[in-house]
Amino acid sequence: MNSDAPRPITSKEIATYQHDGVVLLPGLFDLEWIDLLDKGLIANCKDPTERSRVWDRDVEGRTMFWDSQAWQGIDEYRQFIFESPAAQIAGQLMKSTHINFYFDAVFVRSPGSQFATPWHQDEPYWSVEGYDTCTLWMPLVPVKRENALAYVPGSHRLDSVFYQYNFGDLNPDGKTAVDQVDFSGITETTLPDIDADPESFGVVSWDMQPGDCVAFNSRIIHGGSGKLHKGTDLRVFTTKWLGDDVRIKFRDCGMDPDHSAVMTEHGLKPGDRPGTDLYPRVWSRT
Ligand SMILES: O=C(O)CCC(=O)C(=O)O
Repeated sequence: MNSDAPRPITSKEIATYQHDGVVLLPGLFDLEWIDLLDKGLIANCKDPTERSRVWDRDVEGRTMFWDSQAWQGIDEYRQFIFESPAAQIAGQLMKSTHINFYFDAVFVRSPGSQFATPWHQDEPYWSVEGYDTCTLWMPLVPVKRENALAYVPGSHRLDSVFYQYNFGDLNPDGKTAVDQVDFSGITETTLPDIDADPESFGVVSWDMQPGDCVAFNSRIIHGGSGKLHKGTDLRVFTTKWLGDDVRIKFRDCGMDPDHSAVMTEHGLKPGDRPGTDLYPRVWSRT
């Protein structure tokens, strides 16, 4: 497996990431990494963690499957996290000195799934706080622009935190009761109606091939992926990376996903730099 990306990241790509909070990075992962992740995803879907959820199952049996933090049980994910160019890519884009791994999340839509991810932000609801948070969104199959995750460029720099869609409501399997998250203490500011006029928000998304990835600041407003054409599936592997200014934060309400219990078990407390074997340091600038 090649730990170096097939090409260097350009200074223009870094500038775009910094300015827009999102950048398309074509051809940054050799296909052997994609094959490895696909193998891992098959194992993950066969044997999901207790955190996994089906967010949608429609009358035709089409599903949207989500799982998170599965890397400790899936060797292929672990190898990708520690040996692929992903951590270095995040470090270069964020101009960070050190990069810790936060967690993996997969979004698997069966062919023709009509489920669209609601518009939302990530970092304001995580158990960490910081500007230097980066997600790498990697489709393991080709995806058309209109089905790929979409972003509102520049929204990572807004002061506003928008009321989060309650993903706990998305569950046809009766697990909703344990998933409910109360966001009322965080904000009552609702997101604007982006779908009503995506152009006026400058919404971007791209046609992508396996090996391409989109990097985005986890404060950016993103969503809208899905609504697949008949016979087309979408298998996405994401990793979340933490840069220099990120610290542990336990919010009074609204953490989604809530890592506070496992962080406490690992001796981490609010204000600490994420670390331990749960959030390993994977890359440092030399
Ligand atoms: O791929 C998707 O539909 C959602 C991805 C997402 O929201 C995320 O990675 O934060």
